[in-house]
Order: sequence, then structure tokens, then C-alpha cells
Amino acid sequence: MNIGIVCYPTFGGSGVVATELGKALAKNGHRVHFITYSQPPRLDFFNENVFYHEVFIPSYPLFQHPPYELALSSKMVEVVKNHNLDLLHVHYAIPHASAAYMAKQILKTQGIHIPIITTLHGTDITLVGKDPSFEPVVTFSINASDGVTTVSESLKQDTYDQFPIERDIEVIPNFIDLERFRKQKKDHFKTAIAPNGEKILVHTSNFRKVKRIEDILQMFAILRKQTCVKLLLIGDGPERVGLEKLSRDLGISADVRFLGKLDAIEEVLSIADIFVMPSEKESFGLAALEAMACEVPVISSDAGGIPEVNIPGKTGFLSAIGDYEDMAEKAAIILQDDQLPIFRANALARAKEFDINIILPRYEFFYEKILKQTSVSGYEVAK
Ligand code: GMT
Repeated sequence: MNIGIVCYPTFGGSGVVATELGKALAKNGHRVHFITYSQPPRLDFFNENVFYHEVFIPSYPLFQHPPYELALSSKMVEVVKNHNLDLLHVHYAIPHASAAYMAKQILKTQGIHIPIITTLHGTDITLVGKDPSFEPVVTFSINASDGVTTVSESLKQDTYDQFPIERDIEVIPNFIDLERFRKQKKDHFKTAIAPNGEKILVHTSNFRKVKRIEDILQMFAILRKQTCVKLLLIGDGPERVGLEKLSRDLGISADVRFLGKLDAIEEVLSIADIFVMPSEKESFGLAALEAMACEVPVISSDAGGIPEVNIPGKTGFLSAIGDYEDMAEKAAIILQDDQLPIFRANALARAKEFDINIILPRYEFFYEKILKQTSVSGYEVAK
């Protein structure tokens, strides 16, 4: 197949899922065209089946807000036409789904039919998407897509609960590349971070409010009174300055390291004993899955789709959102010498259920299904 992938070229979340999906599709022989405003960070290699098309937005004195969505639609039209794409798969509804709808309508006037598949990832539904500034467009473009997927059952339910959507939604969970995310031997690194054999807690995110990182600091402050522990925080974002201050105020800053944005997350996960994800909202929790693949148990909130990944009492524990005391109690259970190896093994076993080699065929199957449903003969009748 000739597939167009539209996504945010970001280090985490939907951008990573879209890029890894495209790479895996290319490995399987499909030709994959990425359409984004800059090169996705994980697309830094040569493969004869991977193409990258940058969306360029010309500046103009009238444009206080550059019309990215229009430039994106125009680029989609160009790529679909010139590279004979079979379908466009857009990740994150805003503004990709509506830009794709516009491209589709333009192409229709030129006798070209292009099916659109939209994958909803999380905050495009649970946070920003339902803001009245966007809701009508999000609703319309979900209903107008030829196929829609969500990354968890929970997000599918949220979509039905929060938008007037009547169409079918397919759940295809996020996946993991077990060749990249696996526990590596990093003893020198472990000794540098935890010279006295302290247990290591890790969190990674884009440091937004929705991640509730303050709960990690509060939980860590409790745990630190009973156990020798260190905390590594990977990532950066709007909450960081406040969090650094909170760690000083709590008197724990000597044991907390803010590592900033890192590419080789799997190296840090390789020395971790617990991964912490206390999010307010989380449609899936890809970062938790990455940790589990590196044999790291997870202490998390019970938000959104996290319970579909982290199984309480097996791969880690779930606590109510904001209950950092419970999180500290449960972390202490996992860290017991006779418990940690069991939780580690369970975490890896669970992560294997999300192996990219298992999930990729589900996307391929879905593509085939949508192509069949919208094939030119049946298409005009259907739409
Ligand atoms: O909101 C974010 O944290 C980024 C967001 C995205 O779409 O870029 O992440 C969401 O998508 C990820 C990949 O599908 C999921 O693993 C995350 O759980 C989800 N984040 C939230 O729902 C907050």
C-alpha cells in the first residue's frame, strides 16, 4: 500500500506512535509518506520505503496566526496526487482530521478518491478537543472520516460520552518495539546515580499539568523516609520550574534529578526499579508500556486507559488520582526484595502482549477493510 501519515513530529505520545507505525509499515514493504511541519525525531535514517514531506507555511504580514491547517491540506493534496497514495492516516484529531477532510474534498473535485483514517490519541478528545473552540470541528471530522481508531477502550468510551458520534470506532492499542525497549546492562550508570544501592524511581513526560508530577514528589518524600531511593525525572515542559521549587520545599532535592529531554529513554529505564505515572488523564500510557518492556513495574493512577496496560498486583499498582500516600505505600510493597523480581517479570510478560509484531497486522487489516468499504464502486453510495 501507499500510505500517507500525518502527525505531530513530537518526542512522545501520538508523534512517536505514528512514526513507529510508519517505520514498521515500511519494513513490511508498504511505501510510507510522512507529512508534518518538521522531521519526526525518530525518522533519522534511510529506508527506501520511507518518504518525508515538510509542510511549509509562507509568512505574510496579515498572518498573525499562520494558517497551518490550510498549508497541511494543500500538502496532502499534492502528496496524494503525485505519489498515488491509497489512504491517509492522520494521528490526533486537531487539526489533522479536519485538514484531511478538506484535502479529500479538493481531490474529489479532481476525480481522486482518498480514504481518511483518523486515530484519536488522548487529549484531542479528553481535554483540548472538547473545548467549545474546537468541539464542532472535531465532531464533524470524526464523523466524516472513513475509519476511526482509538488507542484504548477507555478513549473509545470517552469519545462516545463527550461527542455526538454515532459511527463505529475500532480500538487498536498502542504497541512496543521490544528490540529497542529491553533491559540493558548499565551498571556504571546505576552506580553513578545510586552509589549506595538506592532504589531508583523514574518518570518521563512532557511536564504538563495533566501529568500531576507534584504527586510523584509528594509520594517520593513519604517513601524516602522509609527506604533509600532516588528519583529521575525525564522530560521538560511548563511545570518544570514549579516542580524544582517543590522538590526544594519538600527537602528532597538532593535525591531528585531533573534530566531534561532524553532520546535514549530505554537506557534510563534499564536502571529503574519503579516507573511512576500519576496522570489526571491518560488514554493509554505509552510511557508506562515502555517501562514495562524494560522490566520496570508501574505505580500509576487509575485514569483513563492505564488499567488496560498496568494490571494491579501483577505489573504494578493503581491508585486513585491524587492519592500519593497510597502510591507511596504500594511502591514500598513492590520494592521488597522478594517482590521486585516477580513484578519485573510480570511487567515484561504484559508488555509482550503489545509487541508491535502483534499490533501492526491489526492496522494493516483495518486499512484493507476501509479500502474495501470505500472502493470507488461502493464509495459514492456510501458517502
Ligand atoms: O497528551 C499527551 O500526553 C500527548 C498525547 C499525544 O497524543 O501526543 O499522548 C496521548 O497519546 C499517547 C499515544 O497514543 C498515549 O499513550 C497517551 O496516554 C496520551 N496522553 C493522554 O491521554 C494525556
